[in-house]
Amino acid sequence: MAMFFRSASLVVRQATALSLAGARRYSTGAPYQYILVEKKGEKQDVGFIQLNRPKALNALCDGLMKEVSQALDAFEEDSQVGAIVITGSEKAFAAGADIKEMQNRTFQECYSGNFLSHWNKVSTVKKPVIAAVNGFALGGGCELAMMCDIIYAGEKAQFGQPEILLGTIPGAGGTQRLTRAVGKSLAMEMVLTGDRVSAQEAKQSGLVSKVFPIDQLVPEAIKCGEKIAAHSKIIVAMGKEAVNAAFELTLTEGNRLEKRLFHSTFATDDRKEGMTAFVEKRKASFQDK
Ligand code: CO8
Repeated sequence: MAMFFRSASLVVRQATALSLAGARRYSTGAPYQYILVEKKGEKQDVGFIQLNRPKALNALCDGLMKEVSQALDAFEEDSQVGAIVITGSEKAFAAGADIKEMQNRTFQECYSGNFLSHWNKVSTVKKPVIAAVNGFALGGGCELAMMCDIIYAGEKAQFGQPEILLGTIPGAGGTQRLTRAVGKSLAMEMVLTGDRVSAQEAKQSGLVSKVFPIDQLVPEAIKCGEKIAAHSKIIVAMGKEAVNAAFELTLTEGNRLEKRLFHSTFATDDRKEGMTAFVEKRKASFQDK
């Protein structure tokens, strides 16, 4: 798999250089037209997806979201990858769903075709996903970031749910995840006025965990990914499952699930290795078992 990505990366660079209709081609022949995909980090253990539709400020057209899904599937299957970073450009993480694509859609088409239901993919990935947000994260762009597990922001990032200005409301978790992240008053204000918040306000309200200078954002997100990837993948997955359960369960149910997962860590070699390494004053060597 490592070979696959290295050679993919090479083929991609060549393809870009030759401007092959703007499409990135991998050794499998799978074309990526709207995103750049590679592996980052010293150990190549961080999957990296860059939204790359600059002329439309990374508006999330159907094709782009399908490609993000495909790339996530590939990283899920790649045992070398322990975390994934999704980013955009310095100007825009993503300016929302593609308004031009939606403009003439009817209710019947949306409802019958379950319009944009596949958007949920990012929130169902087992490996931790970090959003590195520079510039605009608006509408579906803000929702995409909120589907990720950790959000880092560049200091000029702007978050917003401006759907109200278009005569609609958020449809990919904007009213739900935003409210859980920042509380009712700010979420209500953002959804009902369409006003944006700055990176600093987003940090203050708990929407993002850290703010960095623009040029340091992506390297810092990759560093965070590397830190996570260095841990036991099976235990990381349990930690992620437990934190996510806090959004779905009552406190009693959540604590019960947490306890059971905690107990389950004792069925793994990695738990034994982690504690033994501590006692023996050496660095743990996790085998993801
Ligand atoms: N969709 C399509 N094209 C877009 C979008 C978009 N969301 N945003 C920007 N663009 C395009 C513009 O049309 C323009 O293209 P062109 O040059 O061909 O006219 C190009 O990107 C550059 O945009 P601007 O000239 O407007 O750039 P500015 O720097 O002046 O402004 C803004 C940047 C403020 C980001 C502005 O472009 C803007 O307001 N964009 C729209 C933001 C928005 O309303 N987003 C919400 C969209 S609705 C949504 O996301 C609903 C999600 C529901 C998901 C449901 C899942 C089930």
